[in-house]
Amino acid sequence: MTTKNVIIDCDTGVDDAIALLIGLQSKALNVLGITCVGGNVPLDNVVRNTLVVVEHSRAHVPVFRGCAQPLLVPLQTAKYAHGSDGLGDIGFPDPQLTEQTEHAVDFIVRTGMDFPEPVDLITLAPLTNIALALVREPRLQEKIRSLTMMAGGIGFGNSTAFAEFNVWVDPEAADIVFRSHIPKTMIALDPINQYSKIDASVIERIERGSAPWCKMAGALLRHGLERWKGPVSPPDAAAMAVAIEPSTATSKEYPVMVETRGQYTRGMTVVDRRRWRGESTAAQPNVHVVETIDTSRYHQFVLDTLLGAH
Ligand SMILES: [Ca+2]
Repeated sequence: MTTKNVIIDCDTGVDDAIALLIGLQSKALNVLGITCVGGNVPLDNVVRNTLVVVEHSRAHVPVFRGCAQPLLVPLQTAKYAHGSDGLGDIGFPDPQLTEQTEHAVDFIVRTGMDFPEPVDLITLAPLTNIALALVREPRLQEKIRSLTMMAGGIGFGNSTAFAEFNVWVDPEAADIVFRSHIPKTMIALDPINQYSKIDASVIERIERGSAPWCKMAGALLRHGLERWKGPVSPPDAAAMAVAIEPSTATSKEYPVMVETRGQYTRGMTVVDRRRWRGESTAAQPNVHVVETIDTSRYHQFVLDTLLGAH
């Protein structure tokens, strides 16, 4: 198995935590660092929650504090979905681990430019840190091998009718990232909601694992099951699975633009799926948009990775 050297950017709420627990157990990833950004909860909570996850993973991975605010607008959080602490208010104890002193954007630039092997990015959060890294060092575009992001919607949103949370929180940052030349894959809400539901039977199998990362993932999934009164589809977990095992998904390349101005559509990812776009349209396909995820392979991947068979 070839190992990918990755940086994971997150705003650790419940679904980031599940995704990180999976990513940190995957033998397919060499996680160079985890970078934090304000999003689901304020940055202090994000850093704390990320350290809690790393501790439960028993991984030796550095955690970096990044941007507290979007580029231009105040931060809007999603505590209604993630609890006041961002981890469902389950009561995980404070971590012993501590964060690095280097800023997340500096770490992304330094690692992207200097690491001797190709670096891939996985983003589970508003794209503020990545945009700022690209503004700071445009040559990063040619150095980063791929960017796989939980971002956007194809036909609908969640924060608003058409805007998905990660893009809606910082549309200007998303615009910079979507315009960059880095090869990009977007896992939007649509395939996640349709294909990545995790039900009680899968959660029970995870809960049977004795490792601390199984216990934590099980507790977070169980919390979601009870909170939402039915199967859960944590978006970041699905994005992590696709980032690690692209063959679990099908995708197609489309022009995707980020709406930064619309009266009702700010933060929307405009996916141009016309069969014939015409010569008047300047936009070229720039993002691989995931359209389907193989549900049973996804479940098996999550189980195998958390339970140590993968
Ligand atoms: Ca997230």
